[in-house]
Amino acid sequence: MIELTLSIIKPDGVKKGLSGKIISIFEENGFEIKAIKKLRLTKKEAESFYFIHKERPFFKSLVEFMTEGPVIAMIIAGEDAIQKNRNIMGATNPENAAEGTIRKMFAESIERNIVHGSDSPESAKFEISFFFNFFEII
Ligand code: IDP
Ligand code: MG
Repeated sequence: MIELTLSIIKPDGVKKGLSGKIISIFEENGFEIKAIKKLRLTKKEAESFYFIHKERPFFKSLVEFMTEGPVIAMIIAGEDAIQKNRNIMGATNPENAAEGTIRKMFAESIERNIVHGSDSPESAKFEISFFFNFFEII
């Protein structure tokens, strides 16, 4: 089934000049870029995007990290895109990520891990609508 999912190149990925490489990885894996924008999240926006983690000990630090510089938000589409993107990203902690995954190749820590990806159809729906409206999805 063709699915849409939300990917974010986090501030560390943008700062390190990895945006082009990461987009290439998605295209090489058969994903289509349906929408893309560069923006800097405000504290409020980052807090609401990650509301699910608001009780976690790393929440404050995560919000600081996600607002430290611009991000690139994308809708990517393809067969089984939600799970496939998670596989391409690798585990949250780069130490546990499989060889060849984005986080294994580029991430420096469990927090500064280069990319975000929706983890379920419900989160993909919420996260896509967080960044994009209907007319921006081509
Ligand atoms: P995910 O991005 O692989 O879905 P989540 O558990 O949803 O991982 O956590 C969201 C983000 O919060 C992670 O990508 C990472 O940036 C940060 N994070 C998760 N766990 C930790 C932690 O134990 N310490 C610091 N930051 C964390
Ligand atoms: Mg998550």
